Parts: sequence; C-alpha cells; structure tokens
Amino acid sequence: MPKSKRTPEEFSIDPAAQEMLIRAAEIGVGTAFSRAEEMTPCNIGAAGMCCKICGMGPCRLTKEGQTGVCGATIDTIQARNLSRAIAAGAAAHSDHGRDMAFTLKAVANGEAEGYQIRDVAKLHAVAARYEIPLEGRTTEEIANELADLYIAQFGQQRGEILITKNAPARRLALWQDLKVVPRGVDREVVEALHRTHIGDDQDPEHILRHAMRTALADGWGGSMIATDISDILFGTPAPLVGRTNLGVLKEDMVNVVVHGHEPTLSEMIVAASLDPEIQEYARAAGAQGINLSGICCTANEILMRQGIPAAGNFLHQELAILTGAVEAMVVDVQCIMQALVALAENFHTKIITTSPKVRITGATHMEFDEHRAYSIAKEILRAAIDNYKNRGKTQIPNVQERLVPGFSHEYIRYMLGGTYRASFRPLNDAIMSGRIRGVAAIVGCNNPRSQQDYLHIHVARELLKQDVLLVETGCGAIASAKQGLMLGQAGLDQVGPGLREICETIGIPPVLHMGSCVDNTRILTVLTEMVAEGGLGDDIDDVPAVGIAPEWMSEKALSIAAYCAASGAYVIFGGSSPVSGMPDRVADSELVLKYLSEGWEELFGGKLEFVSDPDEMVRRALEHIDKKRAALGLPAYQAEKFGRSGDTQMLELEKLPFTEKRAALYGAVE
Ligand code: NFS
Repeated sequence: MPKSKRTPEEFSIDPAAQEMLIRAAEIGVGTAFSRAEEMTPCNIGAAGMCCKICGMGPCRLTKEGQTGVCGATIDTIQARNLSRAIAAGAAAHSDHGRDMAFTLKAVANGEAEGYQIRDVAKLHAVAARYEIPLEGRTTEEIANELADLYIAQFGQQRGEILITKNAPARRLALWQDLKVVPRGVDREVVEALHRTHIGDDQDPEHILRHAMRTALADGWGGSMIATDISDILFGTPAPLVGRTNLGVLKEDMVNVVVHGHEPTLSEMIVAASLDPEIQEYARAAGAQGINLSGICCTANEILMRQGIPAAGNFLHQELAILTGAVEAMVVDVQCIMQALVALAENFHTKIITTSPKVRITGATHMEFDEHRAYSIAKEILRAAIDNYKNRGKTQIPNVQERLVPGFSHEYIRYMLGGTYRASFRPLNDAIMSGRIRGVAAIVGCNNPRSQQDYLHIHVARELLKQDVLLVETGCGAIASAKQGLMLGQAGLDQVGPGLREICETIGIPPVLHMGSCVDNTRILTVLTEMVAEGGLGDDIDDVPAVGIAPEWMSEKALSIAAYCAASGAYVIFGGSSPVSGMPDRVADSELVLKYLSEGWEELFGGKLEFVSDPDEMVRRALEHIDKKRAALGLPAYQAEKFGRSGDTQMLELEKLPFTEKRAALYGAVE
C-alpha cells in the first residue's frame, strides 16, 4: 500500500478515527480514506459530462458545443444523470418503506414472530389522518387497514399519493398546479428510468420536473411511510441518554455491530441480545455478555428508541473492524462498503449479510425473514458468540461521548408545551421575536473526499453562534453527537445568546437529533406544523429555514435534496456538484446548475446549490434566513437584544456582594 500523503488528522477530526487510521497504516490495510486518496475522481464523470446510457458511448462531452453520438447536449446529459441518481435514491428509501409496510401487515395478521405494535397512540394518529375508522376496532384491524393503504401507495397507477395530503394546503395546491404530485411511488421511479433511456425525454427542464415528482414520492411517500411504521412498531422516539463513538465497543464482551438501515432486523437483534438463553451462551463462551452497537442509520434507529450506543457514522464502518474487537458486523441494506469483507479477513470479524436483496461475495449470508425474526436474530447472535474465541489483538480507542437523541416531532411538540398545551407556538414565537434566528437541518453522509465530520461540525458551530437552532439526522447527527453538541448544557457555551435562553428554558440541547435519514420526513412535518401554528407564513418556503448536507455522497442524499427543494426549502450541498460542468466551458454547461437554483426557486420557492466552502455555506444559509425573516415582516436579527433572561441574570447576581445585588435588583438605596 503506498504511503498516504494525508495525515490521520487531515483525514478526520475524530480522534477515534485518527487512532484507527494509524493502526490501519501499521497493519498495512487500506480504508475508504486511503482509497479516496489513491482514486482521483474522473473529472468528466464528476461534473456530469459523461453519458453511458447506451452502447454508442460512453460519450464524454469535453469540448465546447460537443454532443453525444445521438446528438444529446450537455444539458440533457446532466439532467438525465441527475434524474437517474434521484430515482435510485428515491427507490432505496421507498423500498425500505415498502418492507416496513409488509412487516406491519404481517404483525397485524399475527404472522411476524417477536414483533408487536408498541405505539398504539401513533397508530391511531396516523390512521386518523387517512380517515381509517378507529371506533370499536382492534389494534390489529386498524393496523391491517393502514398497512394495506400504505402498500397500495407503491403500486398505485393514477391519482395522487395520499401521504402528500400531510403537506401545507398551499404546497399541495402548488404541486397540483405544476402536475408533480406523485401518482404512485413505483410509477414515478419507473417513469424516471423510462424518460432517461436513450431517445426519450430530451428537454432538460422537463426531465428535471419529473425528477421532482420522483423525489416527492420519496419524501412525501416511501420515506414518510418508513418513519410512521417504524414508530408504530418500535415506538415513537423520546429523549434518552445514549453514547457514541468507537469507545462503546467492549474488551470483555461479544461485540456485535449492526449496520445498515431497516430497524426490523436491528430491533429484533436488540430483543434477542437480552434473551437469558443468549446471555448465558455468551457467558459460557467466556465473555461478560453481548455488547450491541450500531453504524450508520441503523445506529440512529436503535439509539433513539433503545439507547443502544452508536459506534459511528458512515466512515466508521471499517474503523470498527480495525479495532479487532468486533465478532460480527450484521448488515442489511444501503451504505455498506464492499471493502468490509476483505478488511475483515485481516481479523476474526464475520460480516453477515441478512437481506434477500443484498449479498456480498465472501460474506456469510443468514437471511432474515420477519415471520421468523426472533429465531433468526438468535442464530445470528450465536454465530457471533461462537466467533469470540477467535479474537486476536484488540485496540479499542478510549473515545466516546454521551448524547440525548430522540427528538421526534411529536416529542418536540410535547416539550414545547407539556401534556395539556403541546404546541409549536413557543418555537414560532422564539423565531418571531428573533431569539432564534432560524432553523437549519444539517443532514446526510460522510465523504472521504473531505475531512471526516469537519464540514458538518464547522457549519454547525458557526450557525449555533448565530442563534440558529439545529435539527440533525443520519451521519450528520452522529458527527455532532461525537463532538458533544447533543448533550443538554454541554454545548450551550458555544451558542448565541438568544438560542441559549431558549435551550435553557426548555432544557434541550441546541442540536436536536431527529433520527435516521428516512426521518428527514420528521423535519418536513415540523416545518408543516410550524406553518400550521401561524405567524411564519402559509407555506414551507416562507419559514426562515435551510437544509444542508455538507458531506453528501449518496444518491439518497440527492433525492432528499430534491424533495426538500420541491417542498420549498433552500438546500445547500457541500463537496462537489454532479452537474458542475468543466470550469473552462461553464457557459456551455451551466443550464442545469442554474435551473436547480433559480429555476426551482421560481417554481417551488426552494432550490438546490452546491457550495464547497463551509464559510460560504454558512453565509448563504444566514442570508437566506434573514431574507425570509424580512419577507415575513419579522424584526431583523439582533444578537445583543437577548441572553439576559431571568435565569442568567440571577446567576450573575449571585456573584455580587449583597448590597450590590440589592442595588441591581431594586435600584440603589439613597
Ligand atoms: Ni443518509 Fe448518507 Fe447512509 Fe444514513 Fe449516512 S451515508 S444519505 S446518513 S448512513 S443513509
């Protein structure tokens, strides 16, 4: 392996990652960090200027005015490539939602071993949204009807996906006007692939209009279904104390890391790990027990519901194996690097694939089936325990941080007003007064092309100083958690005065962990609730809010960007732009880039921009928030007006001698 030009500190800001990268170099094994360094991106493909959708190419449009063999222009090619990526991302999220719907159906029919409906209140709330009768019916009957309704959204051919009804009325009317309300989830994905086949849709704006419809089928379709059903089956998240980073792995226990996305598998592994028979089996193998942890969005799912520690985000998957302390990494779907298998060969770690959709050459396959879920989960754990005796030298970084995850939109509403006055009013009021300047969602992946977690954290810290409340999901949330930004008071000395007052009054961290990547739909729901509460306009594009994915890399992230923009949000992506064109021929290749920004803003009030400099991301985010504040007629943001609420004044007064304290409180006595 060639010697790396970048130091571990340049690869990641996380000390646990740095330690493991040193270990990787010592052992002489590669990781995504070193491979990214060796593999220079193709500058033609990265800019979206390569077309390989037919056998006459691939065509590389590197010269001014050049077209593909079929005559396709650079704009058509870029629009097609982006549309296909969005369709793949929407398909991934939505197929996850479909599996959740089938699991709900199986549970309702009593055919899913080990599962139950844990959150009947959420089942009722969701069913009521779609006018499913509740009176005099059993939980199973209601769940059955909801499962059928949700399953039908995927194959529906005509009409409108029912879930879009959850959007603000003005938004839905706009989508209807623009003819982008999805008819059925599968139909939009298929049509996106059809339109981008050789010789079909060749008007870039027309292609991208359909890309929006496809993305909406994700955000207000498949992903929202996934979130709703996960809550119904496993419980709606509420705050609890969790831990994160590689230090959560344990020397004296069987370490099982679950990695991927669908909580159906991981929740059952959590349950099986508590089974006395399995605990005993682990002790008989010489371990103190089983220590479960998660990677990627599966980590978020079981962290926010069960408090199971998160070993890390996307770029931590290989680093966990490098500790030598992982008996099994159990994966299902999405964000799983093929490199895990070759890396694991240097250790005793078993990579266990479980999804009928995902196999990796060289991995052990133990197929998961929700009808026998509990038994399979136990078999997987037994295989991990059997592997404990094969463990060699270990090195677990002594790095971990605590966090408070679990801010579902239901909990946010509750925390703002309590049981009897649950409401978004206090949040809206805080924004309207200027204590909170605006809201930013920082979401999405890690990308080894940048320094791991740096962009997430830099943008987060700068926005917090400016009194912007942060909501986070996915790998971005784990990045903030690793830095201690999600722990009650811990981050408050780093935030602006107004936001600090709000956090102290409610008792929340300044960065709210809202879940996994499919849970970005929770953010859509929060925005919708803020609109419904009043005072911040009648639609999502009126709210002073932005969405940022500083280290994006996946097609799912592009789908999220598109549905957020279609919902009215300003979305900023870091890293590179897949439609950037080449610097020396920008004039010839910027139509798509402009259309995603100005074109989408004109149509939807939301837009997508690619910005590589994190300070520029912050500047644009604040500019947008201030623009929206002004449009609503809200007072301009003034940091110095706040930060002197009763509590802080009292604390300062406590430090004064009695007479001065008296004078400060009641005026000087003559
Ligand atoms: Ni979402 Fe990015 Fe993957 Fe989750 Fe992480 S990489 S697009 S955040 S784990 S899906």
